[in-house]
Amino acid sequence: MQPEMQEGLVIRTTGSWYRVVPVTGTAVDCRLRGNYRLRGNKQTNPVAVGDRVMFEMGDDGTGVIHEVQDRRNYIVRRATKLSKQTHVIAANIDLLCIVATLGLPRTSTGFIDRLLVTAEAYHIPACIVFNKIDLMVDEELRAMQDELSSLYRSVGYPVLEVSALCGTGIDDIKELISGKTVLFSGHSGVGKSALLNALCPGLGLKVGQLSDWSLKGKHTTTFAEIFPVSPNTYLIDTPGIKEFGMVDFNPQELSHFFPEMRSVLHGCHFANCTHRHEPGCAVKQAVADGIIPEERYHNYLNIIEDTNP
Ligand SMILES: Nc1nc2c(ncn2[C@@H]2O[C@H](COP(=O)(O)OP(=O)(O)O)[C@@H](O)[C@H]2O)c(=O)[nH]1
Ligand SMILES: [Mg+2]
Ligand SMILES: [Zn+2]
Repeated sequence: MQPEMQEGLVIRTTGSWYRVVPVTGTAVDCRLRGNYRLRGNKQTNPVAVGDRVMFEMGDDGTGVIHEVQDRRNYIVRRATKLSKQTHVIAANIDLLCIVATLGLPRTSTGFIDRLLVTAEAYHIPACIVFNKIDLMVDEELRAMQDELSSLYRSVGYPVLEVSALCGTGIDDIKELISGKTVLFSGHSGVGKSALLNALCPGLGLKVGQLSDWSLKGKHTTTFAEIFPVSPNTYLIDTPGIKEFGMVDFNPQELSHFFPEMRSVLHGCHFANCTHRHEPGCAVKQAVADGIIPEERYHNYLNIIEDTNP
């Protein structure tokens, strides 16, 4: 009799072992079928967390993965800085949740915009969660927070103001992520672990610590992990997301990843306008008219500079 093929979700990868949660039943440690062929050789890992796979159980209680289903999307980082090979961090992501803080540490809009551009390029919906809102007590800080939150709301991204410490806004995050596979990213120290613990009390992640990953440095292969919060809702905690590769794009493409530019750029005189120095530029006009926030335009120029020197 042929062993039965089952479908499952990959929640952890360590070396050549993959932990797979079947549609029904408990997690199974699996290996990849011996003659599994990589599609192309651009990626260093054939299976990533978030992958849906078909596997069969062996007699010893471990499984064998036969097939990795097509991915809806995935994020990569380069294996090394100059390498063409990429490492898939996670697959099939429904929402990128950028965790940011106005103070301790201060997240720059440049950093937020880079992550947003990456999400747009990968076709992953994104939202911004400002944590440590309990620290925004004095009037000046409060005003800065309001300005920042309205900046991102004005260009179309959902924004939440929360406190992992006090529990403020945690229910709003729960509502936003329900039924989704959500990738949390943000600088170390913004409170990602604290937030994940608040969302999922059983998790017991260590707070106030650098992730193992950042301590071990670049050369180890520690991977993202997926935590189930409730049936159908999964959280992905990624190691140092600054490594999260900016996708390759040419200067003409970048404005398509800024929603507020996307809606005006058809008005540019030149079809291949990069919105820097070209005459008849509708984007620059929209910045001058206050329709496109100056800060976003400034960050746009910086990203172009960095990626196309
Ligand atoms: N005041 C305040 N501190 C927080 C909050 N959330 C986390 N922290 C603190 O920020 C530090 C970093 O938190 P952690 O969750 O480890 O950040 P991570 O590096 O992003 O995982 C710890 O000292 C936490 O206690 C919050 O909502 N308010
Ligand atoms: Mg952490
Ligand atoms: Zn233009």
